[in-house]
Amino acid sequence: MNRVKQLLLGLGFAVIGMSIVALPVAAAGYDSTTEALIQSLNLKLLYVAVPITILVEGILIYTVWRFRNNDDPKPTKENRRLEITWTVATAIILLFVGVASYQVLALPAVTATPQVTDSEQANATEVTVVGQQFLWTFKYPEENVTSRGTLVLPANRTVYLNITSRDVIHSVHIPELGLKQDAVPGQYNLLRTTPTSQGTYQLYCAEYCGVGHSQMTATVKVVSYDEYQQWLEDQKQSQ
Ligand SMILES: [Cu+2]
Repeated sequence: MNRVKQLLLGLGFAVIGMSIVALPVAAAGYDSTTEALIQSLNLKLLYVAVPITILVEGILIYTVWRFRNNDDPKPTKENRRLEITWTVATAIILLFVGVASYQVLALPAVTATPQVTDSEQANATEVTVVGQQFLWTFKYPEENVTSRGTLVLPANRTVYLNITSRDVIHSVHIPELGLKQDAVPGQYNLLRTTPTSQGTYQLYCAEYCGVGHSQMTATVKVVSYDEYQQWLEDQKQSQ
């Protein structure tokens, strides 16, 4: 292995190492805990992928340029040390990607589970989300409130969305909150999150479900806990 190659490899791995250590995991600027987790994983993987891309493209461009006038190219000779190096390096990178992804994707705030009875979450807000051609209904079972087309959630509290469908398969997608889950007839899929910033977000149906699919949207309002309570009271009175 010549010096330039050694240097390039060393440099590449140094950059990868430094990026992993200097990783920002702050939740600031995100609209929900789910979004924060997904975006920081995305960033983590990007920190690994970008140096590798630069390294590989760098070696490629260097090689093309360095041997551009080679009339008698010789095949690469066996180089055990180099082979061991890239095998181990690749294994470490893949292990990092696997562990980092698992740590996020297996969390309750990211992965959906079948409906469970959560007696441990006394302060959580529970909403049953029902999809049907072509509208969304939000039921607040503890409050006996039903809302059509508008989902109101309190900020900074755990929220459970029990998602189901009345007819065909739909899908709840709130991109700004990092939430997406299928609504399947006869089945409940549970999403958990904590909205962290107040605001209005758009809910889309993300599973083609018929002619009205593109109109199958809803508004998600994340408000303070007091406003949320007030909204529930208003709903109870008007129902
Ligand atoms: Cu739909």
